Amino acid sequence: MLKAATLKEAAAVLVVVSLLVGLPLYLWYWRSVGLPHRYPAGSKIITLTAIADGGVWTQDDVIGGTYWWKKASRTSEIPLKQGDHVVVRLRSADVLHSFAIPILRLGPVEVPAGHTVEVTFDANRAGVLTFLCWQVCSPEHPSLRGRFLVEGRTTDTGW
Ligand SMILES: [Cu+2]
Repeated sequence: MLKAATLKEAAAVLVVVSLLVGLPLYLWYWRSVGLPHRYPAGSKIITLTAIADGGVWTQDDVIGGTYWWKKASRTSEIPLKQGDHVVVRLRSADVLHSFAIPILRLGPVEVPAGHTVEVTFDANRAGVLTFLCWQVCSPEHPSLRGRFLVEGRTTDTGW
């Protein structure tokens, strides 16, 4: 009787430990190996999260409690190489935002809180691509902007 109870306890501990270790490992694997395989080889994958407070686009992880206790760093410039196929994974940490790259006539696409929205583009020409929020989301909405800097053979400031 005692032996059966000990075995059950051991099995329960094994299940709990497997979950505690296995789930984070699976999430890490999915993010670092599984996610890039969803896109064409060589794609540049960028995750941008919009935060209304402060008007910030950030590449930091803003997940759960990090919204409250960690100040996200502003992403103002993102370097690219001419010819990059770019996948931008867009998130909102709070309210409805939107994303656009006007010079490419990309967007605006809505970025609701709690969802991940993807846009793709090819950085075919060197120069500057301004991206911004197209939705008046907060008093600091005008700060929700940044630039892709496309390094290449030719520089076209008309972008
Ligand atoms: Cu906005």
